[in-house]
Amino acid sequence: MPKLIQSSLWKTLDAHFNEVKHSHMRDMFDQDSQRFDKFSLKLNDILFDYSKNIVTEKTMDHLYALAEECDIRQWIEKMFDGEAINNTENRAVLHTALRNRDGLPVLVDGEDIMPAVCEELKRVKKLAEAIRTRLWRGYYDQPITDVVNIGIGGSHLGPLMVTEALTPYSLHDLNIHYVSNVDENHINDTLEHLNPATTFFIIASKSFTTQDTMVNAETARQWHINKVGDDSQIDKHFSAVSSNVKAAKEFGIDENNVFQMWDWVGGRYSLWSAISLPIVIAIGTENFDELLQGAYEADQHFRSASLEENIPVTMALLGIWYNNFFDAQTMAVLPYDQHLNKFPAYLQQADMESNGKCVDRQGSVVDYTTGPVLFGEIGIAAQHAFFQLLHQGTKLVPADILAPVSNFHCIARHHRALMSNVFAQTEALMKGKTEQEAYAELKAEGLDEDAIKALLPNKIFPGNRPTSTFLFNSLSPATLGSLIVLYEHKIFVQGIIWNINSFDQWGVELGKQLASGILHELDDNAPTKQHDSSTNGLINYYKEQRIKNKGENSL
Ligand code: G6Q
Repeated sequence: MPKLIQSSLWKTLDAHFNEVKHSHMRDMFDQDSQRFDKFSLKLNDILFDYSKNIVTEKTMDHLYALAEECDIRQWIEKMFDGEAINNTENRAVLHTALRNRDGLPVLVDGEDIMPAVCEELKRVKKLAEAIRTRLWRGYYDQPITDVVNIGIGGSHLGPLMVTEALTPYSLHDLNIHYVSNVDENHINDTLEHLNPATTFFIIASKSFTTQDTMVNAETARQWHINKVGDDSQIDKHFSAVSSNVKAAKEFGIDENNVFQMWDWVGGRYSLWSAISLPIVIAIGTENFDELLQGAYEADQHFRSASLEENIPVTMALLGIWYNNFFDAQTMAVLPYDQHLNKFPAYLQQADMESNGKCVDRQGSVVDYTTGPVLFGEIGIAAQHAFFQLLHQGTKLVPADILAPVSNFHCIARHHRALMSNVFAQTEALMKGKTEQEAYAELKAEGLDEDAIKALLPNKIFPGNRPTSTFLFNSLSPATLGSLIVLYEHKIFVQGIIWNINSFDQWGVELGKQLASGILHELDDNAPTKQHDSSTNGLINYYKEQRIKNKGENSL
């Protein structure tokens, strides 16, 4: 296949883009009363409306043809079948196996991994239920009241996002805390109010070498030992999730409390693995099974739906359309569900760590843009913050809107107010406000012609700002599982089309290397000379100031 942008289909898309780039969605809706029906899809209780995008039927035909030409179907099967599609690390990518409910084997190097997956899940559930039912006892024979997950990146964001999202399904007398930042404030603020006799730690680190996590884990261990007097009670208060079982045991964690991860699960795709331990402790095994079931159903949809009916494929193609043709640099994710408040941060890692790449699968630098800058915030809060730029700024920011038809504790007055914002915003972003409309409004307010003339340009909204809306019945565990998977697979499809490996993260590894190098230079107060002048200047300023701040106890 010729390189992406030299392919004839890409050129067709480019020509088509030039035909439609000045079209306005307002006219598209006026001309086609069936637009919503044509451009919306369903998966169980999730409605995906993508009709408020700058696309025609022809656009979608070309985009689906592009997906076809990029062999999406074969790639999907390669992933589910455990081929080593993470080519730079020569690894399979099998987070899908962690939620596989069909009972069929999944082979890695000829070996069925499903028995190990099921066994590990059973162990996670057993520990979680022991804590939830208060059978698990701390060193004073008291039940656990607080669980602290220490991890970062993929060992943090997924569990954090899911436990927040499923708050209504959680035990209320068991608190789950997350510590990720090596900044001492994070762990200090967390431990300050906790009782070591009733606190249980999970050290979540696939590698068990990540500096931030290991420094926090050591502090937690010391905090525990200081209170107990020795390390004899670690078994009752510490567990680990890691693919480096040896290191976890060396840290002092009882083998029975160490849960296995595998190298075919990427950190940012690992919330389905034993990394879910804090989630299962929070929501229990039945709800966790529902989460897996929802994820599995979205996997099935992805595998079996035609490209045209396939939600992740459609999401991915819309992203390509804006990213590569409209030259949009960003995308926004705007949940109108308070419990999804960590969803944008979670997706930021999933998307940007996966597709923030400039080298293709063959090792050449790409000559087209890849993953967008993803950002987001709770929709209502964002309306009062950055929606101004979405409505009237100079940048095109395609946005995803997510909203529940009803809430776990639905209070009609609140919910109607919330939903009125969802519908009003997506309509306004699409339609905008014409000069005539703005003029008529100002006139109706009684402004004179001079005042109208001065104000009018500011009151015009160009519209034609794309949004895709996900409406779901309520944020149940199953629905959440499906939503996460739709995004995971969208990212995968985009990676295939851009011909990049979405499953490595060399940029993250670089950060890990750099920090550990400089850490040793901070062990003493001798001036550093080996970096550029800015880095030397910053390090040496820090060293001088810490002496001033703390006197001789600066180290
Ligand atoms: C995710 C990345 C990265 C990773 C963290 C933590 O895909 O690999 O975010 O999850 O750096 O790594 P450990 O789990 O090994 O501590």
